[in-house]
Amino acid sequence: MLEDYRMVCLSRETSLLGRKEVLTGKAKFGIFGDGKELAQIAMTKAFRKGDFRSGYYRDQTFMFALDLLNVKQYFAGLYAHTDEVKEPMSAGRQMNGHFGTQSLDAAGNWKNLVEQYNSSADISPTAGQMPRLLGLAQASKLFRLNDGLSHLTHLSNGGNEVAFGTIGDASTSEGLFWETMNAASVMQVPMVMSVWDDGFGISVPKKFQTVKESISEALSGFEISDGTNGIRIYKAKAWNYPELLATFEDAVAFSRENQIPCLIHVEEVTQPQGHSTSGSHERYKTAEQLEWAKVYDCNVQFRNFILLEGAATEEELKDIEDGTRREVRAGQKAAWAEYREEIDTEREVGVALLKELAQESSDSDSISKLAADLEKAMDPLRKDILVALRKALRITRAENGNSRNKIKDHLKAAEELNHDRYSSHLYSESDRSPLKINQVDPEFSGEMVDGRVVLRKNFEALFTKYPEVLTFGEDTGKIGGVNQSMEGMQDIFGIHRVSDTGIREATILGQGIGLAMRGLRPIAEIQYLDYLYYALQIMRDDLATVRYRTKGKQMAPVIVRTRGHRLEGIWHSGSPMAAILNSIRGMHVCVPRNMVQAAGMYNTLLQGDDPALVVECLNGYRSKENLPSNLAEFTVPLGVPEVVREGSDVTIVSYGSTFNLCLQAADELNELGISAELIDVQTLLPFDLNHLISRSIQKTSRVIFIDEDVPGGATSFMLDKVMNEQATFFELDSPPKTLSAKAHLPAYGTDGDYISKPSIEDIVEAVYEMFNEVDPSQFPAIY
Ligand SMILES: Cc1ncc(C[n+]2csc(CCOP(=O)(O)OP(=O)(O)O)c2C)c(N)n1
Repeated sequence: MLEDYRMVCLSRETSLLGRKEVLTGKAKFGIFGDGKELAQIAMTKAFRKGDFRSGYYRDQTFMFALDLLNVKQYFAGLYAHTDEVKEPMSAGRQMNGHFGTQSLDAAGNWKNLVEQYNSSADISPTAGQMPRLLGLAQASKLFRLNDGLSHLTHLSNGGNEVAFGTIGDASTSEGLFWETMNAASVMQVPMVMSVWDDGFGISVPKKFQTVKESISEALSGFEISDGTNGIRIYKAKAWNYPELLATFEDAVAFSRENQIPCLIHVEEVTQPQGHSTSGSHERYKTAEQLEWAKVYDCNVQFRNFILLEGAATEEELKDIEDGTRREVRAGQKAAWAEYREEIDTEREVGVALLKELAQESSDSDSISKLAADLEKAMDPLRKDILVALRKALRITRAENGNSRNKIKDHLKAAEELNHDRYSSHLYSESDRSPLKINQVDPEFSGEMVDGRVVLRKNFEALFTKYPEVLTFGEDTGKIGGVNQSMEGMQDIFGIHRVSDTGIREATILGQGIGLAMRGLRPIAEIQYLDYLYYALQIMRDDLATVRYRTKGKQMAPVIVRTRGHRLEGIWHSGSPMAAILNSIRGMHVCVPRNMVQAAGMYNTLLQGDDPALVVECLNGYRSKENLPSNLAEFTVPLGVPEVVREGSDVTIVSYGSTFNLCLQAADELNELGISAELIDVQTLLPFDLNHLISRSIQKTSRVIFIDEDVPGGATSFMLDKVMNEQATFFELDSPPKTLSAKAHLPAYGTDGDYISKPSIEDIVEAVYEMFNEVDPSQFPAIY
């Protein structure tokens, strides 16, 4: 009990000092766990090695108590120290209070997750931790019920792990919370969801947040009873130590054993310092509320309880309090010293370089001033050093002395260091990066089958090859998907590997993230591309950032499988590729033109360790394709476009369904005397890594980018890549062109499609016009 008291004091002191550090300008922003200490102590007692947390920014006490974080590291995070050993939560990439453990070793391989306490890396959007929590919990169920996974002893101990969620009461207003709670109740997974209820979401009280002002009451219809599914609901007071301990012990044991979700509604939580360093709670809490919170502060109540129990004397408690205050101060000081040491050393180097330049430069005064200002600056940041050095280079732009070159070299080295500090690990840097997977061409059997059959047979081979692969989605299980590319797979591989879900795209994706974080290889199916928007927020905020926000210490190689582009109607034929690909940097975006290419991409991705989106062509499932015989083996490299038809006059760049129209358009262009080279980009992210398109343009001197996105959408993305990154502007004899769909979503039916999206006629005429502009006598105007 006294150790617990020490821990809550330590955590509280950290919060108090943390706030001061921000208010005195040493850190930018602070959000702390004061008032939530005791409940988290109770949570740690029920948390076992192998378990997973998916929580939010209040959980520092939990992290301290399990020794996943110490005070010095906490302050290193507050200062945004970029050293990943000193700041193991995110290496300075995230705001303070965003916690996470390390699932991967330096080479990107799984550590033994069963032997450590695990926390998935937090994100800031409220309730954004919920969808992944579902997958973290579901993984236990799969490890328990799927014998094919029993060899993965480093990932699970027979599925006995519980996934712990934490959330603030106000964030339960988010749809993601409800979607997750419903899905967990339907799926019956070992998940213990704690709500820290302090009655406010920043300044907005519960009466504007939650029906009946009680999340446990609101969820009472979810309560399990004989013969139903559902959850168990517990309530405990945030300041009541024995009640909290008993509640967590009971709930977690029940959930662990029976794989049934539980809700623990922790009430009467306080927030002694208000929401964050961005404001003061005196503005919106009444005097009575503030007074009540002082009395029912969990640390104060715990202290009273200890005295009442006779477990310690007043003096002994004071000793603990003084001790923790000293400890926290020492930890903060050490963290600050280490943080400053690194940057101060960089400053010294910068000042020395500037002084040297001042001696040599004709504008010695300006450079000396830069040096002097930097030298006397109080606690400068990296930015200040870089600003001064870059300014010096601009001032001396007409000079070329040795000291100036030294600054240039220094800045180049700094750029590399800063890439590692601030920009690395957006994608996998391990040996299993999908960009490093060998290309294996398909060996065609000559048997012509429907495109869906190519996929279906390839999936069967993949599921046989990799026991950790599974898929789920709306209609994916029993009928094998609306396009039947999983037909019969459930019969072969069972309901735990090929399963149906509710209509809930965000948590389908969340299942994928959680499962992948526990070492499985989920293919999360979103029925249609247009409905990916329901999951897009979670793809952007969680999935695409997992590796980046942990600097490579966690990963979630989910494959998001969907189908789109043209079919029929406003919400069944959208192709919002730019909106998607500009939202999910950190994932690969594959846009195969047919099912052989799609299958090859799945084969590549499953050998790799990055998340990806694959958009199959909705109109391609019934087209005849040559069935490869080396199923699950042939691969399509990512970022490598394919010249599908060679030509000499114009380069047509496209992908997906539109690409197939370009093929037909090219025949007609040939008849009109124009030889088109057709390039399928295959993946939009990464995009043409070896600049194949630029080489094509060197030959043809003309280029057009065609797709079904809105004007200014993915065609402009491709144009930018080729013009800017590949620097092809000077190769062109005609202005580069884009051809896209109309700005509105596509109208219904064949005619709606014809008018709304680029047709063969549109493509032929758009290309032809380029030649009419150049040589109207040979290519007379059509209109
Ligand atoms: C999606 C989203 N909307 C708004 C915010 C801004 N915001 C951060 S914390 C917060 C209040 C959360 O209150 P609650 O869930 O009760 O947790 P508490 O901070 O009280 O522990 C808000 C509105 C956010 N981070 N994410």
